[in-house]
Amino acid sequence: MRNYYLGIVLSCTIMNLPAAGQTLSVTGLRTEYQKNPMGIDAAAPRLSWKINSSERNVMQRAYQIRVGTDSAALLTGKSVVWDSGTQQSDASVFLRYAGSALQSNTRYYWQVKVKDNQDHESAWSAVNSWHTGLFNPAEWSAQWITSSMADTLVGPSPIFRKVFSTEGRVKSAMLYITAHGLYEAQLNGKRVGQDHLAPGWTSYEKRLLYQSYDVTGLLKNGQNAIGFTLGDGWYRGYLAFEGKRGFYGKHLSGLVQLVVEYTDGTKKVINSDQSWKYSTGPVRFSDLYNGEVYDAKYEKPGWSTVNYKDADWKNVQVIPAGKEALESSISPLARKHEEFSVVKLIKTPKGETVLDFGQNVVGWVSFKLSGKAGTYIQLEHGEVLDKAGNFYDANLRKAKQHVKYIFKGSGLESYEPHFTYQGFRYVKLTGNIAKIDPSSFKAIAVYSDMDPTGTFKTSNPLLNQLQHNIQWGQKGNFMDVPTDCPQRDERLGWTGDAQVFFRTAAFNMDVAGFFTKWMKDVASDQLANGSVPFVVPNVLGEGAAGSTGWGDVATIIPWNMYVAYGDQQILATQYPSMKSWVDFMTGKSKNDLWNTGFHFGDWLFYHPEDDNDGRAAITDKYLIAQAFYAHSTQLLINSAKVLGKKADEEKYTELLDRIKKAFLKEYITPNGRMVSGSQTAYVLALNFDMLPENLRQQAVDFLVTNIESYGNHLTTGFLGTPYLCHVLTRFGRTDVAYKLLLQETYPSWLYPVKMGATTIWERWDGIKPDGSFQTTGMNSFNHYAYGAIGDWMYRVMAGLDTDESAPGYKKIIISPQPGGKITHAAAQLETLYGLTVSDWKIENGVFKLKVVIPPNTTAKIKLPGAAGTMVTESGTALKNIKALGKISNQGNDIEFNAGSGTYQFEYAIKL
Ligand code: RAM
Repeated sequence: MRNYYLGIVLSCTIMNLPAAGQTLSVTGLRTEYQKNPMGIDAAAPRLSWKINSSERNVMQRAYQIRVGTDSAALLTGKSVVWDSGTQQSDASVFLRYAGSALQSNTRYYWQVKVKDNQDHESAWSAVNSWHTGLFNPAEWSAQWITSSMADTLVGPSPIFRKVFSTEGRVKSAMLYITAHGLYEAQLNGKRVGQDHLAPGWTSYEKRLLYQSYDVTGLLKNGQNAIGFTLGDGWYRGYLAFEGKRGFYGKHLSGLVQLVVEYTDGTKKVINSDQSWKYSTGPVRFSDLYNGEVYDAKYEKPGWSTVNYKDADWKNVQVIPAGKEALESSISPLARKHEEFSVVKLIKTPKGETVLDFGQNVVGWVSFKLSGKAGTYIQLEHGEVLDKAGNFYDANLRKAKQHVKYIFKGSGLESYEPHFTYQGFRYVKLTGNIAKIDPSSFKAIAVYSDMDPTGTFKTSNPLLNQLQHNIQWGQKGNFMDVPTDCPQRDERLGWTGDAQVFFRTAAFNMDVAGFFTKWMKDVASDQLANGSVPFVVPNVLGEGAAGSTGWGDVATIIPWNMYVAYGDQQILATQYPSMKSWVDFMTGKSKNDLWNTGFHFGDWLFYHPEDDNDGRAAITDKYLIAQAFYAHSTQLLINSAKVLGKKADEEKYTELLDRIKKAFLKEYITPNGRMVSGSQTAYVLALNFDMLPENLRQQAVDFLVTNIESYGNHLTTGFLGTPYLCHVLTRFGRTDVAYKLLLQETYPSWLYPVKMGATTIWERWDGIKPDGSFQTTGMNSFNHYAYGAIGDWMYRVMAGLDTDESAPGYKKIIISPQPGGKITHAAAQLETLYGLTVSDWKIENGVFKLKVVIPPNTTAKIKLPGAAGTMVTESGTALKNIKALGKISNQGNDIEFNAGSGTYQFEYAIKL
């Protein structure tokens, strides 16, 4: 008996240690895409992991997951609530928890171990966890509280507090919190969490997100104090361009539930309720568009500590707001990221004092300054200087972006805004600015907390700057929702912009959680007839819906989420929304032709001001609508296939056939000319397979001739741009794609770069060659849509892609396509399986390609111009490399399959 126990203990210990010489390990555990997330409310969360191995050709053969509620016990294999047992499978992403029903407000610990195809067995991974939120709205015992003075649309930020005591040894303390408005919470004088602009933005009446924080470390034995401040934010502040505020309500209120668990298993819950008190503090005014006024003399030092004297604070009011709309946050909230110092202190020709941070950034400025009590400093934020070098903010329209700080006069005072954000590179200072030390100011970038996943570099510095601009366009506009712009009185979740940029975004950062959340909002704001709003959350009204290319967000993003992450659940969740968008278009069509309604069309296409000879690149809006109608239907068919919905697959395949026939009949002459001869018309027709095979080559020729007629310039707007270079590549004209990409004069991607842009502009000519600006009515210098070229740069230039038949990079495609005298391009992407790399150089006629394929994936590698040459891999002839499959010739190129590992190919390239 004794030996038997000893045996168990020993084998457990051995299982936890890697066996000698073992190269296999499991890392990067994720629950629903997140590292140790809080507040998961999925009934069966999906678990994923990455495999590390120093060997090539590694595939997972089997896995075992175990889950428990006690991390120490789990390590010894005890207190397991779910053990998957050994499962023979190569699946390492999205494995569903399949144990007994999960409990609310509970932390679950898990680990996994795997076996590979080379008979290695890993040790158990490190223990990771997820914490569950409040599953049922009825579990909210807290009450919504407000200050009586918050009944108007204006007023300083209210602050709330409550003292409470703990009566035993605290094991854990979880804070569940949300607000009508924005909140910042404190416990015992310390800020809770690192999130900003919480609870984020959704259509609050339908879905209001709450956040969950583990505050065990902030709690003390005995007496404690908790408090929070509220700001107007999206709920009550100015929203959209009509100068309206209070869109969701007039009253700011908060909801707080703190669940303290003692070591003996008993619990105490501290709720927001009638017993709380409120006052006001130093934030006298705050608004997302218009900035903040902070008067330091109203500060209440220690307001969230036990000993603070709150005798003059008033009793709060409880309001009967419901809790039915409460859902747990599933995406990263906004956090502070990069900091920028002032690169130049400018005295403008007008005599203004202006700070230049060197980067168009979205967030705010923090500073440390001193001033006499009652004096102030005001910061006005702008993106560009005008032609003469003066401060310029006319393009912000009605948004003020002014931050005013009034000194209390106590020496060095530190400040950063609370409930606002600005889009800016330049800051004009007024007020108490006699002696300005630029080092007192920092610009702080604030954006949704997404992990960076991709990098892209080339031998061309202008392209590197373009990539930089794309990434900063993404950072600046991923502020809980994907916004069109971050500075003027707009900042809305424009659906068209988001779909156009999605593929690029998914290379640069992990956008899975961000878009899972927002697509839920797209579905919940979709109209009863299936039409999709122009903006989500929809603050423009039901009439503002149904534009082609915008509404298609409903199909394009879910499908591309599936492609980028291999996530079937997003397809299943969004499927009804995808389908009702297609059905909406069908409902609006006559004879399968959708030629009614309002459409934005190929927004902001090339349009010379003195268009005497018809050079404006106008594309018939209904032609575009029909092409996207087909595209959305195709994506619905693809999704039906993945989800096994046979009847739908058949039904929509027939519909698609009719849509294409109607397109041909209406928009193509019998000889194959299109009614609109624009680049966008040909690009959409080719990209969405609207033309029969026999007309395609001619259409490509028309497209190329058109491009050449503009001196190798693009003329596309929002809808044509993402597909332009892809179409050229698909039909063998990558050479023309390179000419467009490397074009430095207007209209082109590099023109703004040459003009000093540090983000992507809304228009191809936001600043004209003579230094003057486009119209103040619509001229953002931070709009990501045209950054959609990033997708081509990663997928074609560097040649890093996923095979759609095994999406999410389970099967990787490496197929670099050099051109345009570029001698080096490199893309890296952290996929759900691990890092993958495609990095090529041409040195003295030798093509050198480094490829990294993560374990548990395979790749198809195509070497350009390698047919008939002597190719080596790390110095050995290719045919002698075991990890590679059969080598076949594809015209000038060679192609073969490869298992995981790092490879270094070299050959004398023939191009
Ligand atoms: C503008 C937005 C956005 C675009 C719409 C049609 O106001 O900035 O980029 O999608 O118009």
